[in-house]
Amino acid sequence: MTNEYFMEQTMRWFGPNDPVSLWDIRQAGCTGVVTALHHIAVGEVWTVEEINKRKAQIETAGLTWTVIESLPVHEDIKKQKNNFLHWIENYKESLRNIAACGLKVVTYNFMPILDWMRTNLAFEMPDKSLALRFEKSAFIAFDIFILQRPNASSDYTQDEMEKATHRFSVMSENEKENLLHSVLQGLPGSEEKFTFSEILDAINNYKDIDAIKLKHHLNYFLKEILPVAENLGLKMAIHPDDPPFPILGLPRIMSTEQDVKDIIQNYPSPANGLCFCTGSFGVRADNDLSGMVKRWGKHIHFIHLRSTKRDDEGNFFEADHLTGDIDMYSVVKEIVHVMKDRKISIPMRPDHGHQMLDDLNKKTYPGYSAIGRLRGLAELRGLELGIQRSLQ
Ligand code: DNO
Repeated sequence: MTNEYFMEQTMRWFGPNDPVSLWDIRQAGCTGVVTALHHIAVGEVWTVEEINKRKAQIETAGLTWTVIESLPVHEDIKKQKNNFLHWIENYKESLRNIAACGLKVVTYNFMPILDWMRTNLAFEMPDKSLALRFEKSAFIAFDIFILQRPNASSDYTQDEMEKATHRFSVMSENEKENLLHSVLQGLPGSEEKFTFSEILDAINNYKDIDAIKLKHHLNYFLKEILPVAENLGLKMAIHPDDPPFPILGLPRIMSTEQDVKDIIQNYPSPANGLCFCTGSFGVRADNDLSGMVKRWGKHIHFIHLRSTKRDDEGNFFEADHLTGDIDMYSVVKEIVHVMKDRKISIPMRPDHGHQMLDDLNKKTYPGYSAIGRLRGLAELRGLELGIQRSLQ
């Protein structure tokens, strides 16, 4: 008999405007979706009515909704400025409503200003599918020559500056446009785009906040909300920084195993946990992913499976799910052990996927086309089944 605890297969769905439909997701073999109420402004309360409305929509396709990705944290909370106490109270209120509607896991992140960052959203792979890529010199060129962030050059070495200057000098107008478009892509799922002056202002507001201070702010937030989440039986899942290093001079505090340790140990609670995103943590060669699953498995409430491939220059692209730098076999094997020990199924989603086949002609959220994710999910499902059966 096989282990009854398999990963719960889900896909991200951006709501009714997502070109990928609930039935597409169902046909990919998922039992659920993860989503958010993207139409509610960051900080405002998610009401029971709105949550239930979305839940009912999802259920019409025979799918479940147990994981929220994301209940975003207001920038004032990260900076501890202005009305941050009010936003924390709102967050608690949303948690109460979320639990009242029967949802279980709440994903969030504590990255200042921007969520994930890439320099090319359509990087052509040898098979002509398109992947997301981060190119270090192009990003520095954006920072120095396009955004022209004051004092940006002090964040880079002489060698990095020379490479970025050269990179910019050979960049076509088309490439510059593409770089700008890729970098300025706002939070996924929202229509939000930032203007240069808004970005520079927002960055400037963090000038007195280093990683230590930001971690204090996260700890304060967690001390406020975790008792509420714990009482409600909700699990909080923090998403790692993507990419897992400082960008635009902004602090990053969720990039390494030490960061995981700090956050969990600061407030040890079953509600205090991780969205274990292999694609984000895996960009750093010093993150031992399967070891992290083993050591922190008790706190993993949600899993993003994706692989990246880095080079010696500090660039990386999103590889197929089972290739690249991530040893997906070892990671999934550890997850299987964790689920068996905890006697639970952990929800997972295939994170991102290449734009390929018919999707090359469609406009979807970068990384979230249907067929590439379906391919990833199918491969991961097979990998898990093989591991589960071999452990019998
Ligand atoms: C990118 C996603 C992230 C994630 C948030 C969680 O594809 O993994 O945008 O949803 O960081 O808060």
